[in-house]
Amino acid sequence: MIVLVTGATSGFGAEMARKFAQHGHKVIATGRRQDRLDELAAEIGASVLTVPMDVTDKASIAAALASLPPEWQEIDVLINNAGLALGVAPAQSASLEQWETMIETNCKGLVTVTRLLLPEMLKRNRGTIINISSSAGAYAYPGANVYGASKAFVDQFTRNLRADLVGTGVRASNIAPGLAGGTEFSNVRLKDDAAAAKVYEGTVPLSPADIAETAYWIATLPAHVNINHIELMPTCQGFGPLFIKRN
Ligand code: NDP
Ligand code: 8X3
Repeated sequence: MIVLVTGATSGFGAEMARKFAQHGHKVIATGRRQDRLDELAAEIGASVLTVPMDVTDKASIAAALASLPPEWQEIDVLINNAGLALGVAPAQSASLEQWETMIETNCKGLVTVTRLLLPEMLKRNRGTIINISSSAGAYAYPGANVYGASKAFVDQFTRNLRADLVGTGVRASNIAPGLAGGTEFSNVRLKDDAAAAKVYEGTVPLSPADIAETAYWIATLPAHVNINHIELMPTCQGFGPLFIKRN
């Protein structure tokens, strides 16, 4: 299979690139940071093709896809993993620019890559699109405002993709992870490495390997099986009661 992973320069994306490559598949690893793409290429070798791509820039996506050598063009699996949370401030004081960046990346970027690759998958009547949302798309928490909403968008977009793709050979799946460590997610969100480390203190969070395993399983199931949605959490994470502010 040929697998294109967005946001493959760290965390889940890098691990998914490793996983598919280790199992003999060809991986197109994309992201903005060229030095990280170079490191991944050096680590994985010939089964990876690294292509710079900023999902917030339609021209960058189109250029990346147009640059693919002929033998890399028939993409079987698209993993829409690129994404980020920025900040934990409440809605009333959150940065509007940060909100816009999350929407541009998590929603607009994901639909753009999908829309550009979908017709070719349908022509071949073969393909799997795996979107990475989050438990934050289903469960509200203070400070998740636009991040959680952007992931709810990913969840529903995936279901609606499925509705449009029914009866075709193209599948659409959503993976919604809960607390996951070993990535740069909290460093990017909090812009404070010490605070980011604290997020995982005293926990055994999900790991990039757990997410890569899930994506690999989804992509390698028999062609007639479509996993619509998987939500996974570490065993240390659970549900809180609804909050009541008392006078
Ligand atoms: P990381 O910060 O480690 O990885 C995020 C990846 O997204 C990086 O490779 C980054 O690459 C890429 N990215 C960000 N913005 C862009 C952009 N504009 N264009 C292209 N690539 C971009 O975090 P995770 O691995 O944890 O996150 C991966 C996904 O999983 C995200 O969608 C996140 O929301 C989701 N998720 C994470 C959870 C967690 O707890 N860690 C839990 C649930 C979901 P670069 O900067 O090089 O462009
Ligand atoms: C990341 C999970 O709980 O930090 O999507 O929002 S959480």
